[in-house]
Amino acid sequence: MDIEDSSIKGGDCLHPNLEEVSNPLQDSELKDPGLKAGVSPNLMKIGMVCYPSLGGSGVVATELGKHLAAQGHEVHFITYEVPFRLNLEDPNIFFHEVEINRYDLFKYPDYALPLAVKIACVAEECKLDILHVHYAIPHATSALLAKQILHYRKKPAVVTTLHGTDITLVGKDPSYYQVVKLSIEQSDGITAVSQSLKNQTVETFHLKKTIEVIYNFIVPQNQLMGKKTLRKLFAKDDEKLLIHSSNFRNIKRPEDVLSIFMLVRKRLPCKLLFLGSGEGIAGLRQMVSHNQLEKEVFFLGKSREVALYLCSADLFLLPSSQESFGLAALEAMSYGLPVVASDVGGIPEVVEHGKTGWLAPCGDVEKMASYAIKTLSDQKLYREMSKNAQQHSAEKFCVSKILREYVAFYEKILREGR
Ligand code: GMT
Repeated sequence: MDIEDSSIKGGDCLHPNLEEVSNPLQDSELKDPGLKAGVSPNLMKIGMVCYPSLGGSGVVATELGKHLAAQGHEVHFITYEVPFRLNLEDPNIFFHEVEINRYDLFKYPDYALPLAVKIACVAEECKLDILHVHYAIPHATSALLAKQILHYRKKPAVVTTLHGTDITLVGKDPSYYQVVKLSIEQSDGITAVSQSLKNQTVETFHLKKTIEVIYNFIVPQNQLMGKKTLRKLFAKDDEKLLIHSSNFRNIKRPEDVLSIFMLVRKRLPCKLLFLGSGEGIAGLRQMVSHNQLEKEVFFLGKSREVALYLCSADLFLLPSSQESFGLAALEAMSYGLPVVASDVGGIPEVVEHGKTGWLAPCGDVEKMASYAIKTLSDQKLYREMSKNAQQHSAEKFCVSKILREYVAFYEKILREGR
């Protein structure tokens, strides 16, 4: 198909009136002055491809897109549903739905191919400068196919952000390895969310291309800071509230969370909140009932009000066996929760041992419990760590800083492509 005299039907822009968009920074509710200071003089048209549901990579992509749009860049989300934190009424935000063909012959519906076609359509019709794909599988592969459809034109330049299991778990799997390697290598720019993930990617795929480390960020809801609204539902005044949120896959080691809690409760009155859902929940419920902890451990399921629960809790637990970054820990820190975590992957780049939380070898629940007890039973230490956690998350992972890094990276990639 010749795209120049295109027979491709364009993406269905749900927010098409570009001319009417007012100055988004004046209108913006974004309070960080650094966001204005960092605005690039070259406004770009950026396609953003991500998983729109509750995963951390989707959250990062959505927040990045929202903040880029608030700076005046035009941001086009291309995915199968509206990302859950996205407001289509916001200026400069567009949404292009990827429709999946559920043809009877297909035992498994395919997403990668319609995504590739949609990317090509949107790139063509909206004249994208950059296509930023989050999570390599299948997004980087669809981007590569789209580039071929577009005859390898210079624009859009493809930036792939690696998030974690797209490398360390699924990407490594022989059924994906070759295609992931090819798709990453063919990207115009590659970023990883931590130094640890960068190292693992280079090692796993023997990559010669440079990978830029750009950390994740979190935008806490300042109005919730210090609000313990939900606390009374779960804990009495003299009880501590521990919390864990994840997708409860094996690598999150939710059973370790429970074991840590069981050790802590021998020394301190406390309760535990489990936020999220996933395959590990059923086994965990069994463990809870086996230990008769139904009145002390609460399963809250998936919630969009994660921040409200975090604000109401005292300590966050993340004993994962793999974690390229640990966005959940960063989010907890941003609300002043010290974190007790395993020292794997990118976690040590997020949680500073002895300052904003504690790190222990994966599986060492005794050590993790002893850190939790130490922090929760010493008010002075707790206050200091809580303050450090909030400050550290706001400084090292500040949205305006990370935004500048991404914009500078886009510009560099575009310059190199010229
Ligand atoms: O692979 C996953 O667990 C899902 C993925 C996601 O989409 O949330 O998580 C990864 O990306 C997050 C955002 O960059 C990181 O904070 C998580 O640490 C990472 N998960 C793993 O590495 C296990």
